[in-house]
Amino acid sequence: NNGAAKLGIAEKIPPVSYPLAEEPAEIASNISFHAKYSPHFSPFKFDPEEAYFSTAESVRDRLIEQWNETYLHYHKTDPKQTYYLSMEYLQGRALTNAIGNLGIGGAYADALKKLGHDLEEIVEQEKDAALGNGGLGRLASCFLDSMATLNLPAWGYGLRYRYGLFKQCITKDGQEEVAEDWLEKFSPWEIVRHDVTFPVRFFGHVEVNPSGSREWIGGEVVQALAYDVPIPGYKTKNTNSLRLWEAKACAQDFNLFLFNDGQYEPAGELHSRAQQICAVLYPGDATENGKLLRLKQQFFLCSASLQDIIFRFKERKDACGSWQWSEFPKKVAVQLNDTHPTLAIPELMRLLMDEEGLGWDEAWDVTTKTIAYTNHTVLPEALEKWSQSVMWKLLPRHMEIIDEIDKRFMAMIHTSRTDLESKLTSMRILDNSPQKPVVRMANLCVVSSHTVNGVAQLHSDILKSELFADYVSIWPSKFQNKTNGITPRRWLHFCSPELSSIINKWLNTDRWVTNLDLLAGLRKFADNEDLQSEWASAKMANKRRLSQYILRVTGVTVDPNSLFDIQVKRIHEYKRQLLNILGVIYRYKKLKEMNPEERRKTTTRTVMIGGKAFATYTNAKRIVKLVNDVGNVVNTDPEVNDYLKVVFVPNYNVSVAEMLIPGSELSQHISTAGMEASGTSNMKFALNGCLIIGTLDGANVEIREEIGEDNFFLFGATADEVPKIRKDRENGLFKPDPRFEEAKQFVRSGAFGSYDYSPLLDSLEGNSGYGRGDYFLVGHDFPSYMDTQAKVDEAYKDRKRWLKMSIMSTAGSGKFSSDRTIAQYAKEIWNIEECHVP
Ligand code: HBZ
Repeated sequence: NNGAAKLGIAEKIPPVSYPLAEEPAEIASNISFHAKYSPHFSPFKFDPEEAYFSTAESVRDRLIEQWNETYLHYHKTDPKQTYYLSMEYLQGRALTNAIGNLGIGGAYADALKKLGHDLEEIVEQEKDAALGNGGLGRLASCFLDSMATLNLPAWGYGLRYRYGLFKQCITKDGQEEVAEDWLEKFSPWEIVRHDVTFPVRFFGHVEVNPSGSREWIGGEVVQALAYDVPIPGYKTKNTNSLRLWEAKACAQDFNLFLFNDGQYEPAGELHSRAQQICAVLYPGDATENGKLLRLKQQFFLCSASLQDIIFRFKERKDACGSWQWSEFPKKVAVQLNDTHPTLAIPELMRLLMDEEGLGWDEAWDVTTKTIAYTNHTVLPEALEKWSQSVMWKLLPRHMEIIDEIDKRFMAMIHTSRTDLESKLTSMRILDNSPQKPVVRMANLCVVSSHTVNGVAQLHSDILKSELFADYVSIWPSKFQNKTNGITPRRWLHFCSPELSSIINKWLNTDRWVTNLDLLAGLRKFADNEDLQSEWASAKMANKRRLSQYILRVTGVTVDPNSLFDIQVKRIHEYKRQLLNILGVIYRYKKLKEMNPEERRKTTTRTVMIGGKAFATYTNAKRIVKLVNDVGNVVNTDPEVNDYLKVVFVPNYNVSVAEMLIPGSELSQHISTAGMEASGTSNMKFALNGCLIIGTLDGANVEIREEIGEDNFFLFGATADEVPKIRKDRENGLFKPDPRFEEAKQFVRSGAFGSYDYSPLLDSLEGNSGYGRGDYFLVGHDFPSYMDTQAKVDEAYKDRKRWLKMSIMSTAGSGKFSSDRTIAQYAKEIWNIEECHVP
């Protein structure tokens, strides 16, 4: 075939004889082979850690086979391909997922048994790859899984951070952040591609050549080096790539003269500057240096990825003879995961114009037909704005291009949309306010993308009616919704094998794993006593496993017969962990006031809260401390601790989620309506038969529609009521519920220690202002929250009813598969088709 011949693959690599083992005995010998010949450890021991690394390497061999076949197949067939650009991926562990997707879990478990190890213990050895913060990063990882499973030619691009998300330690002062070294030993899942490097420039200046073309020269140049992580699809050969870039300086950047002169640090300065780029996820950006480094990271990702994309496009095109740049959007779709990779827009323009010689109009046509943008937030403080002066300094050519895009946008409004002229100041890309001129990245994305999407129906509606309303009148068809989803493999099939096999049995098929709508078939059995009792015992097994975990990491003993009530997500005021804990505080106070007889009639609960607070977000850290302080008091109070336990689950991450979610019975998704774009853990909990207490926010709205309002504990103000509630409060019309006052007062009284919680509680007082005047409506929603919690307690007492609701939750979760989401992106935004490796 033409493509492979051009690549020279067939001629250059002699055929290899390396049989991939099928039988446990062969697999065991293959694992032993890696233990012996992979030179990472001394050869005379085979403890769980070494067993993990050699098992992973043995699995990786299989992935490499499939991976090469996939690449060759894509190269031959040359389909349109999607490139997902994201500053974050929260991959978690890879081993269970890989053997599960390859369908060799049982054989590997048996093989390890022969070697004296237990697969469950071995997978625990792996460190999470946590190259992301929260929902946005995990979504990217779920999307990669679905793209491979759907046989879509689609790759991820990201950065290979040396230190990913910090490890959260809980001390008597609350959260402490510690660097987490996920590469401490090495990662068996990444393969460095020494032959894939691209230069990335920073700073410098623009020169005009005699021909009139513009050229960006000077400054500093670092090399982007590719590391590939295989992304296997479920029960398919297709194995895609997550390509992570690392920054490197060249040998010539090392100043041997200075070094020999004893000036060691200056000698290696360029090397250490290059190293800084991928040193940490989210370097603090309070300082100018920090801001510059963040911008460098973003540009580094965009420039390296686009050069790679263009290289591949040309390589494939050249193989077929003559071609034109207008074909680029027919072969390439680029999806921006939020505004963090926005610089892909001016970088693609620059590469096309300055390197490839296209004119503005042609380059603009190609760029706008290639790029699409996903928005993940409406919170004003999370909308990226970059200082124009920093941008001019770091990326002078890109600022020229952005300036030109802005000018042309204004000209378009002046000539064809004079009705919008009064809106132009806020619609423009450049905000030239004299105090702080900035570039508005979201505006640049909206103007330059062919499609803009939100991540749940309510969120997309808010984008259209508020944040981007003015643009909608120009480009009504540009705006879409793509409700988020989660991969059913990791989030049910692999993390809860017990529940998964019950579902197989009752549906009489395991096809739901790739066709999640089939779960609806459980509805007709929701009342069935046999299913209910099997369901209850699977949930109980998961609760016991979780109880052991909680005991191990916190020292707190929890009762698996109590209601397991969980809220895990990033700590943020809008997510209202404070509402949760104030509710718990009120509950504790009432339990204390009851006599033993009354206490025995209550529903026993174990409340678990977990999540990381951004290192400089003071109020979020106070919330973490409060939850811990409440736990310390409640759990050691002999009058009450048979009826209530409060646990702060430390260091919440993907692996911890895989333990918590299967063991949950009630989960809290209680953000102020209109503020959570979608949420994705809500989908994971519902899929695992966990009931939701929640507001009408983000994807909760759609989850409730799917699983039925009888199976969802709804409370709180709706998004359209929020503005008036805030206004009324400003006008002094808010009357707090006495229960709310009592809970706050109890904290102020020092019931949970001497730490001064008044700044946190004061944010709930007053009449107006962000960070004051209860902007997030905790007080307003408190009474309906407490009333709904009382309904939860009642429902839990009726075991049959609860189990039915639990089954209905799983049965109604079909829509929230990321396979559905990705199929919609593929059809409605990317225009790509499956490319199945035979
Ligand atoms: O993206 C989250 C949304 O809050 C959540 O509702 C949604 O489900 C999820 C996936 O669509 N957003 C984030 O996780 N955002 C960030 O992590 C973030 C990172 C860097 C920023 C701003 C936000 O500068």
